Amino acid sequence: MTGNSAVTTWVDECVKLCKPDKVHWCDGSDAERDMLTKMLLDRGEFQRLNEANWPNCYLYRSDPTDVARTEKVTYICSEKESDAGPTNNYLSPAQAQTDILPRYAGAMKGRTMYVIPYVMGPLGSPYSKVGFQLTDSAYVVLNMFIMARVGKRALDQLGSSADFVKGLHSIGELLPETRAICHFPERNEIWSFGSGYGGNALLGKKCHALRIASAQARREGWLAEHMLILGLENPEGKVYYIAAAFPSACGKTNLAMVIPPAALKGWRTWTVGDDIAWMRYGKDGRLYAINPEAGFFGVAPGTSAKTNLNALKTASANSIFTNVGVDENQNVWWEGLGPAPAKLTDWKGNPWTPDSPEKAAHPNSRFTTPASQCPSISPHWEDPEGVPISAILFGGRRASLVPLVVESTSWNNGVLIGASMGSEATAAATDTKAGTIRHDPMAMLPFCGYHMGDYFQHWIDMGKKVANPPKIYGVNWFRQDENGKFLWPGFGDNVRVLQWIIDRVEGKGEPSKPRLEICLANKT
Ligand code: SAT
Ligand code: MN
Repeated sequence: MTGNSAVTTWVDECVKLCKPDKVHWCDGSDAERDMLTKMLLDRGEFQRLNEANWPNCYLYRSDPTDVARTEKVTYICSEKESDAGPTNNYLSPAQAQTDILPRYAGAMKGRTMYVIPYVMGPLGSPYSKVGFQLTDSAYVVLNMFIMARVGKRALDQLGSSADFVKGLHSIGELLPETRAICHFPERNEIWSFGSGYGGNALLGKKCHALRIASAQARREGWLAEHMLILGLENPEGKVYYIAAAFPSACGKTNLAMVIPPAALKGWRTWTVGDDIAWMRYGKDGRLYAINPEAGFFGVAPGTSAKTNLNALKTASANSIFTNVGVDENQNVWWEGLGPAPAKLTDWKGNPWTPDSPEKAAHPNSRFTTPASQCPSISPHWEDPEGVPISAILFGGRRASLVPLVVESTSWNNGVLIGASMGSEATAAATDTKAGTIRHDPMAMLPFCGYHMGDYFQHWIDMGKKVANPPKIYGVNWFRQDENGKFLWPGFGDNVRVLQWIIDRVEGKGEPSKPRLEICLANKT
């Protein structure tokens, strides 16, 4: 509980509406996490994984109709429709009140309402933001414990302030027809109903740290972006930080913890964040970024010792696996991890063999894992002032046309590169057809909490604030030849592109010959 009356008044109102049997204020302690874990194990919702290989790790199977973000029922509820813009679904606050709010009436009868105080951003950072999520899902609570800094720490950071985001979440009956995710950017409020899945239900993530925060960032003169943050250290020990936007399931987690190829002697990478960056100018005129999250919610399929060893190591303890396959010895498996075991239980709980026509893991199956466990985590990932950004990358998944890397000629030209981004849709959202190209400016199409035109203007305005904003690049690791073979090896070799970018940032003239060949090889 807290003495903050702005919080308690709102929680009381939500309790009256949802009528839970019990209200549990989360303190974020280990004992509380153990209690909730045991409860889910007892209920059969969690399955304990092999304790030797995956200590303190659990498998969770979601409702098969609730496996990805649902953009069709995601709404921006600004006072004026024109503030939501043409790319967002719009519901007026009044209409949300009449159409959506009644769904919560009595929705938590027979259930516990968990109150999760959380901080997005490093504790004590002037740039961090406090939020509260009310939820009737213990699975969501345990995910939030990994993804954000929760409990007493958040109450302490908020003190008596009324500046917090209110998130009301109920899984309802998990019916797709009653599902709705509403954002009220003017009153820092989120209502999420009918889904327990990641981006729909872990409200600190896309709902708060992107949709609400992007609107707030515009008002306050900073940027909330769908970007990883990584540091690239050269052999002389100098670290350059790069922020990079790619749509969901296009390799942000892989790039954030990429391991340089052996040929790049003396180079190493540092992970700051894999999904979201909050960036603002420091007094020195440089752009500084913090990662608002405390964990990674990564796509499992395709993750292997070859493609992302650091992610595997991170997720090998204290993690939650959602919708992956599991073998008889309680080891997880997904497509791309390695040779398939002879027998598995698939993500729906059915028997599976390598001959089965279905995939063992859902293409959008995920691991939720603490960032602090990442072998490449930067010693600066929780710096309250953030890390200084030298270059910004915009990238998509494009089989043709778009070259490996392009350098912008100016900030505004870079904004144009970001704004014209397109990418093949992935399994991260349910209502887009995987493979079809859609325009996804700055990888923010599903996450911008206001009018996209105003968003572009905000980016242009950000470029005018300082003499030397970071250089902007467009990248595409996914170009294929006429036989569908990738032209670029990707993964660790992407560091070679980053290295070239860093050279350019340092003003080191034209691309050197081998790198020019890379560009030419990618040209059809
Ligand atoms: O489900 S999330 O939105 O959290 C992941 C993603 O789609 O980027
Ligand atoms: Mn994402």
